[in-house]
Amino acid sequence: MSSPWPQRQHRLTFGFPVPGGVRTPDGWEVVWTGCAVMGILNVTPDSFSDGGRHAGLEAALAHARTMRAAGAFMIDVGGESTRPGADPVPADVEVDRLRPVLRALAGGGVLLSVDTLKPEVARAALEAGAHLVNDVSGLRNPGMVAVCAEAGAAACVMHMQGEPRTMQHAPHYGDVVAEVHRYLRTQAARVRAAGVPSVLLDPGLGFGKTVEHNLALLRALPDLTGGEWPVLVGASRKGMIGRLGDVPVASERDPGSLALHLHAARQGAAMVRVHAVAEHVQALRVQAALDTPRQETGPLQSPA
Ligand code: HH2
Repeated sequence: MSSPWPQRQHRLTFGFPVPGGVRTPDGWEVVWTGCAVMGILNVTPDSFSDGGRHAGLEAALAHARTMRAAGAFMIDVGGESTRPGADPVPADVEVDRLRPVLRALAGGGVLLSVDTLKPEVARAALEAGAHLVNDVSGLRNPGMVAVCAEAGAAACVMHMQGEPRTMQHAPHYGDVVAEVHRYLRTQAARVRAAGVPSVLLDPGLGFGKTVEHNLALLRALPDLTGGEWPVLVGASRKGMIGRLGDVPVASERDPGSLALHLHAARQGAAMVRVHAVAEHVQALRVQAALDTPRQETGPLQSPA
C-alpha cells in the first residue's frame, strides 16, 4: 500500500539546473512531499477570471513575488487564454507578453512553467528562463515534444478534447475515465521515449468536459495518482465550481476551488494549479497535519 498523501514523495527531472534541483545521473531532480501549489500568473488581457490584472510587467512581477512569498512551489506563466471560446493569439504576441516576465523571474529561486500550446513560444520561453512546459493540448504537436526534449525541459501533459474555441460545445465520451487515462499514459510514454526527461499528468478539468465528466475524473483520481507520474489538478475558479457552488462570478470561486483541491490532494495529487496561493498553502498545510499519522507529528507542545 502506498503511504498516505502527506508523506508521499513526488519527483520531476530536468536536463539542466533548476531551483531546488539535485544533480543525479539522470539530470537535475526536484523532489517534494505531499501536494505542492502551482501559482497562476496570466499575463493576458482576457483570462476568464483575472484577465488584465497582471498584464503589465510591474503588476506581473509583484503578483509573482506575492505568490512566491505565500509558498508557491512553481509559477505558471501564461500569455494566451485557453478559456472556452477563446481565439488563438499569434505566437509573436504571446512571446512579447511572456519574455520580459520570465526573464525578470529567472534566477529568482522559484520553478517556472510556461503555459502554451505553441512550440515556437515554448522555445522562446525556455530560453527566457522557464523550466517546464505546460501544454494544455498534451504535447499532441510533435514539434512541442522536440522542443522539450532538445531543451531538457519537463512537461505537463494535459488532456483536452478538441480545442479551446469549440471544446465546450458538445463534449462526448464513451467512458471518460478510461479514455482520458489511456490518453495520458500513452502520451507520457511517447513523450518520454522521445527524450523529455519527466512529465506531470493532468486530467484537464473543463477542457472539453461537462461537470459530470469532471466529477467522474475526480472520483477516479487514485487510479491516476497511483501510477508512475506526479498528477496536477487544476479547477481554480472554473465553471464547474460556479455550477456546483452556485457562484456565477469567477473571481468569487476560491472557496469552492479550495474544497475541490483539498479533495484532490487527499486522492494523491502532487500539485494543484491555483489563483489563490496563500489560501491553498495554508489549507494544505493544515490538512497534511490532520492526515499525518500521530507518531510522526511528535509530541504536541504548543498550547495553541
Ligand atoms: N487551466 C487553464 C489554463 N492552463 N493548465 C493545466 N495544466 N491545467 C489546467 O487545468 C489549466 C491549465 C485555464 O485557467 P486560467 O489560466 O485561469 O484561465 P485562462 O485560460 O482564461 O487564462
